[in-house]
Amino acid sequence: MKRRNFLKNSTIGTAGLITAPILASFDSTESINSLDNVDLPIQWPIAICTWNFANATAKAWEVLSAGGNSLDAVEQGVMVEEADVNNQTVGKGGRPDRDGHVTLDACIMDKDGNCGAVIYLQNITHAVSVARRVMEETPHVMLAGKGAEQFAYEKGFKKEDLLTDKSKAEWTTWKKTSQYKPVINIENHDTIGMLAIDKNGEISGACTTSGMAYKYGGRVGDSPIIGAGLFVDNEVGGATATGVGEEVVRTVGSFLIVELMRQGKTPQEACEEGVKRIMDKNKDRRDFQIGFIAINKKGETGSYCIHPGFSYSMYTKAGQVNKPSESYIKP
Ligand code: SD4
Repeated sequence: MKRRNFLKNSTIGTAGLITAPILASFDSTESINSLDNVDLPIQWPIAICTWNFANATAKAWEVLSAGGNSLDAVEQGVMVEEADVNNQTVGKGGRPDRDGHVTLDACIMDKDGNCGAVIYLQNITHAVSVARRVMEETPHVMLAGKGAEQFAYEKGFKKEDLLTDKSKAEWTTWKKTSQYKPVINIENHDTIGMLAIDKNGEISGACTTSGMAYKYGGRVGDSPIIGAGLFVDNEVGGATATGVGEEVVRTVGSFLIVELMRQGKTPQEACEEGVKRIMDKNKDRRDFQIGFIAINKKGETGSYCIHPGFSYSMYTKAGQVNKPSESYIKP
């Protein structure tokens, strides 16, 4: 059923999927147009993110349920993990590169296809917010390294030491062997990619990470690369990734998944195809993890990963759930 018919017949309802207060908010011509090709029922607002980051989706939900927009929701949602020093793959407390520097990658993308990213950012906790300022207050999409850091200070972000005692101690131990051996679902664990749809049906996404632990100095992963670690097309949906970024970049994974949804695949089917493309390029490799999550315009979601152990967090008006992801390699 198309949206206009649905509105005419709105007393029929679709229990559990859409509520009267949400319908009441459908008053913008813009969102009516963007819904013309969308079959109902729909599930808005909604926020999903990689892994079991319940606090992050709860924060996003707080924004969405108060009528806030999806851009604010994803920014504020992932900021929870950036500030959490116990999350050693995002923001403050993140594991350093092999030289002991914590370097952050992040990006954000809005309903209009605007995007901003920071790459190899040091000494600033909220990389995603710097990325948003790049998007909104510069003519650029990406700022890297010292330039990104300088820009952040100009915008009032404060300098912080991101290397916690815990991450420093682990790095010191690692230096004794200096072996680069990412551990599936442990060392690759915890990058947060978030996608949200607000009450007006507008989609935004954000992704933020300290990247692979003990990486080469200067290494950049998929997370700040629009199309790789994150992609949003407000007509279709969004996708985001976690895991070994090099492989996600090689397939431009998130863009691929959104395009597959455009061609008619469900979010689940699109994520499965995304992982399959990666495995097709890595016929003899099984020693790495990647997880994708995706959402389409209706608010349907999907996820897929290489190894068992990945999950995603989802918050809707029905509450919060952590959804285990199916995997290419079976348990
Ligand atoms: C990267 N994709 O830098 C990130 C790492 C990651 O959880 O996802 N860690 O390649």
